[in-house]
Amino acid sequence: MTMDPDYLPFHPNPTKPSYVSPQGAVDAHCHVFGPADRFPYHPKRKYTPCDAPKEELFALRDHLGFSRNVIVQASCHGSDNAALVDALEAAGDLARGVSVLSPDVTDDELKVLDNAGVKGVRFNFVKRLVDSTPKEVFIDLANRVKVLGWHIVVYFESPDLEDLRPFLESLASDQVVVVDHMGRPDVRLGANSDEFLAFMRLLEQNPNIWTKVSCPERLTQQAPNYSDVIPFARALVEFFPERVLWGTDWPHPNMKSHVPDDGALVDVIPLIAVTEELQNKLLIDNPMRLYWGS
Ligand code: 0GY
Repeated sequence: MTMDPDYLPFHPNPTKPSYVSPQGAVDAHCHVFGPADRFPYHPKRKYTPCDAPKEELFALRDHLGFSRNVIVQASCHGSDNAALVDALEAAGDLARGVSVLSPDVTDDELKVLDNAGVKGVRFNFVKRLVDSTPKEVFIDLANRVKVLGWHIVVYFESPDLEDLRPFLESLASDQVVVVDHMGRPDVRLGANSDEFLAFMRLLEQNPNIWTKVSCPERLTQQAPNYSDVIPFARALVEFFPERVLWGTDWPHPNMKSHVPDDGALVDVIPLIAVTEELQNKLLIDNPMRLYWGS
């Protein structure tokens, strides 16, 4: 590991999970970072990550008993998707990607990303991670990638939901919109809180809005026990079984409270998707439909 990360490095030796995921399972939210000497971090990044190269990600995938990855471009690489493309090309059919785009991306650049296996663009609203982007810029990008059949991934925190709702609903009128990390609820309020019910309503009223039931490590107040997050994820899986995705979030940038053990994160899956049928939808059917078109 190189650089001077300003948060805890990822777990060096995650446990083998007790939960055996079904053959073909997809880790639908993870990242590659660097290595910085080949893929430098963005000069305006808000944090400096540990290098987390593709080889480590693929080794983790195998160790956890997963088959495929959806690699999400993170803010520390800005809109330079080179490390992502490199990882996608190395993975072949075993990975798909979600990019971050600059407003002046050319059609040829979009084509290169599409050929590499990128299937979406991420709009990040988390203020500690990015400077704000006018919504018109995002709307323009959404329209440009629509013709490629891409979807939108959005990352925001729960206090921003009401403000973003009209924007999200408008995007979702004719494109899939995937909300990262359950819209980042404040789990201290409980899964029956007005805040979380508002998020559930967003999905209920918008059949094109999906979510990732991921990142208990960031949401929990009880690290490394994630039991306070389980009711949130479980409710989403049960109410919207066809529109949920799961991911490790490896290598867990910006974790300061504890170092998540990825094996322990996998062991949360049967607690949030409590039947084999729900597990198959969460880990295979849904991500395969959205990212592999099958
Ligand atoms: C995540 C979460 C984080 C970081 C990013 O783009 C990013 O840098 O997404 C975070 O710090 O919450 O999903 O990886």
